[in-house]
Amino acid sequence: MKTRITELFGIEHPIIQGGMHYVGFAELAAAVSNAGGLGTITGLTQKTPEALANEIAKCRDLTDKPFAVNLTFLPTVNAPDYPGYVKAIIQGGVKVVETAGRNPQQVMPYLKDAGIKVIHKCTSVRHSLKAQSIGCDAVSVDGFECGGHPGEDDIPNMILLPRAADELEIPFVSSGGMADARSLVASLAMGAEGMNMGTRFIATREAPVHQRVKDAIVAASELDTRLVMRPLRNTERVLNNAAVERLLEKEKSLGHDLKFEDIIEEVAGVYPKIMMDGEMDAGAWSCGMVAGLIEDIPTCKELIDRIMSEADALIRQRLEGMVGGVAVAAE
Ligand code: FMN
Repeated sequence: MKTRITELFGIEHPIIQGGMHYVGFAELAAAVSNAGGLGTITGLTQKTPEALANEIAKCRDLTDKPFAVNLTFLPTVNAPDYPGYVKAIIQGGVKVVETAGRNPQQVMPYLKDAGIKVIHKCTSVRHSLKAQSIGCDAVSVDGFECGGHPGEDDIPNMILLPRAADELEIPFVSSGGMADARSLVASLAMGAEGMNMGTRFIATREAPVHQRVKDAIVAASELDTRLVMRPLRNTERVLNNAAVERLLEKEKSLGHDLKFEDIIEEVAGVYPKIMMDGEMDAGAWSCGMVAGLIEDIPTCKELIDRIMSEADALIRQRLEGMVGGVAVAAE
């Protein structure tokens, strides 16, 4: 399949693995890229620019295909060493950067001078247009269904994607709630040029996280995520667990008085405990509603091959059959 996204990034299939804290290590990024998609190393999971440089070098040893690095601009008081991370990305010869969080304007000149393609993750049409206006090459349009931070507008992808298609000139991929061939074909129908998946890629053999994390995603239904930190306007979609229930209880009882310090135990520094040690109730961790569509733990290649072959059948048989007047049952 050829789309503006496969052409832009030099990849075989229009499938991207989004940056994920304590999940997007070299092993996963390389597995996705080797399977013909675009894998992504999560920049800030690496504690220093030197550590990121090593992770990039490791990924390069594992694949000769293009891969990306995610740079998330957090609303923090003590900003990470962004210039150092950008330097590690440029010196590491990375050709694609996925930016997220605040607008990446400050780093754009450096990335563009180095010939790097930038895809910015946005949860609204207005942010997507801003990304286009500052020179981003593509956008990842992240609907309300998504795992992680859906923003505060609450627009699901059935509306957000066609709205983005109506307004944007640069290519975009769908993100949030994407799991299979149906997601890909629907995204293409709504104007996207590919799709980005987060939660689905955690439940793969190569994702370097504890088996209990993968099993929790397979066991979860679409009813099992919760939105936390809404009162702080830093909404995050997470898998429900004991820590999340405690956090939501605090949000309810403290109301408008809630401060970040009140919930620090449930949200700060919890990822290594969950992802590495499998302490599933250690805190709140991002997970999409799409968990309800995830029933197995394939390799990245099995997953991507399955999506592409089923997408082909969906288009050529079910959809083509319908316009040709032949009804074909969905699987
Ligand atoms: N997005 C970022 O830009 N930076 C992150 O550090 C980040 N961490 C994530 C951690 C987890 C465990 C998950 C599930 C998602 C994270 N995301 C992060 C969001 C994903 O890149 C992606 O946009 C999102 O998962 C898409 O929704 P989906 O889970 O429904 O596929």
